[in-house]
Amino acid sequence: MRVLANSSSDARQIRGPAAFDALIIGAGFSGLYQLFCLRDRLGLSVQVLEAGEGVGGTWYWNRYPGARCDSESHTYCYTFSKELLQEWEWTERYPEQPEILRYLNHIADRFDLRRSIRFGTRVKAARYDTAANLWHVTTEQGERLTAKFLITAVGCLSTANVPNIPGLDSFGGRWVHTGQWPHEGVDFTGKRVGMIGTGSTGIQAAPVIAQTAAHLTVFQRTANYSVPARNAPLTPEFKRYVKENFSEIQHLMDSNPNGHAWLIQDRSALDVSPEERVALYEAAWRKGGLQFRATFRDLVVSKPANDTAAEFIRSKIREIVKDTATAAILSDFDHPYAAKRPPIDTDYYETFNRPNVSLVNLRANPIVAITSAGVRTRDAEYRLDMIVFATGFDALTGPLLRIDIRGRDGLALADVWHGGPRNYLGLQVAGFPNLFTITGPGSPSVLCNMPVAIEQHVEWITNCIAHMRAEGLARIEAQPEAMDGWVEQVNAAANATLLPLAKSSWYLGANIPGKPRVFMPYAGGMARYRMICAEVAAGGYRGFALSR
Ligand code: N01
Repeated sequence: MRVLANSSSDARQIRGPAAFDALIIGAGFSGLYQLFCLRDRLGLSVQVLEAGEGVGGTWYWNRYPGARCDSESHTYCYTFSKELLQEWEWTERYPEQPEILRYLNHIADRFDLRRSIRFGTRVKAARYDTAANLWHVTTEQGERLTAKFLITAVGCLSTANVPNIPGLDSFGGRWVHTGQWPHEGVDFTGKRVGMIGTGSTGIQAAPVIAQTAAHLTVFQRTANYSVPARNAPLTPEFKRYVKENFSEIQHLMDSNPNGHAWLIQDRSALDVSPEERVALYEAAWRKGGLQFRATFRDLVVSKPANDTAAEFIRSKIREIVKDTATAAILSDFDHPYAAKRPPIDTDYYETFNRPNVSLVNLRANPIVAITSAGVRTRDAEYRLDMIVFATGFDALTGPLLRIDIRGRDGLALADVWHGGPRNYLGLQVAGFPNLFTITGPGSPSVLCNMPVAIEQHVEWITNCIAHMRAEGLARIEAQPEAMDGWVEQVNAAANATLLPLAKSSWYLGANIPGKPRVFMPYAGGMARYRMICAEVAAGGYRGFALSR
């Protein structure tokens, strides 16, 4: 017998869970587009659940100084709407975080998306009910919802990694992680700041922090290669060129393995003379950006070719950084160039010429503790007022595994992925029907210009659901043998490159103690991946079981 409830949570119990056709977790680039496709193109009832108080995902959380995109602005956008492409105008070669957040807010308003998004709502668990063919979702706020389709749009880099360094609780100053940056900003004026981590984030943040801090100490564990971004305002001519030629630009993006709008030069680094090679690297260095990688076709597949790029960047560091000991630490690379995600920067190496910046080599002198006064390494103590953790994320699997996801018969995703992620096409896991993972591990995701990877996944999922509705199908589930085959293809694609040689890479899960060392993204290139996904769909969703 039902009784009247007098508290809101009781009322929720009595009303039962809110029911939708589809639930989407996350309102970043992927969640917003998925919502638009399912709600406005297919006419489904859709609810997005978003932990933040606004849209933007990565760009909502990562507000650290210097945060901007490493993809060029004219390609870091949705391409599904021609009108949107004509309307929106980027201001710089690489858009800054506030500008990208403005863009995503514009999308939310322009397509009237906010009414279908519940903010401040973090999903805690999702359980599949086989008999009802429904996903039951619960949130940390105590809500319960159901849907036939559950789509994770949780991002690849959204679970901040704060290293478990003894003594952090005792630190007398303030500490922040770049991926959870305070919205009101952080004032470094007159402060002694320590920054741990020299990935893309730390390399963007250090030059900006150094401008106001009394002193910045950069703690480097693995030396990283960086190439100048050469950011600049976009000229009216370039803006016009983009608007008039977007289909050509998109064609380039679709053919580039990483979803960027440039051609990879069809020449080997070893087929040109040393003088010509250096001249080509010089030109690429002057031009700046991630396309430095495209100077030769074999930089990520041939170690001898890669060595020439590594040596060029080493020579640049020696040229820029005045202190030879600092230059030596910065250029003491232990992996091939671009085997970890290559950063691009604005004055990163130059920053070490400032009198208020110093570098600590954690390989020689590891951190042993954080004390009330600062950071203690094996040989010294660094007195600090603030610590910035630019220590990255529990990438790709972290955002999914922090939700307790259970498929058929209570099967836990955490158990299936105990030894590393396993799925089919990065999109579905056997045993988890009607669950789709946008830019999941096993897809190109982080190896690609993200909006390109996102649009491809969202459109594939949308077409798949449209097909199911047209055919009266209720359930789609990856088959175990298809999943096994795909895991093999993901491994083979990685092993055909130099990427697995970077032993400290987050692509391998190596930045998180205890995480299985498995190369997670699909390294076979976006163009090839797009073709595979299209063929699977055209072949009647080969490798998936579809049922009524
Ligand atoms: O994180 P990272 P990130 N003690 O993992 C170090 C994307 N992104 O936030 O290499 C000491 O790359 C760690 O050292 P090591 C982009 O895809 C995009 O910088 O593990 N140090 C490393 O130096 C990028 O790749 C953009 O030895 C510790 C650093 O912290 C991804 O986000 C901008 C440590 C972490 O580097 C992640 O980049 C920025 C410890 N215990 C980022 N733990 C744009 O395009 C970790 N480190 C906008």
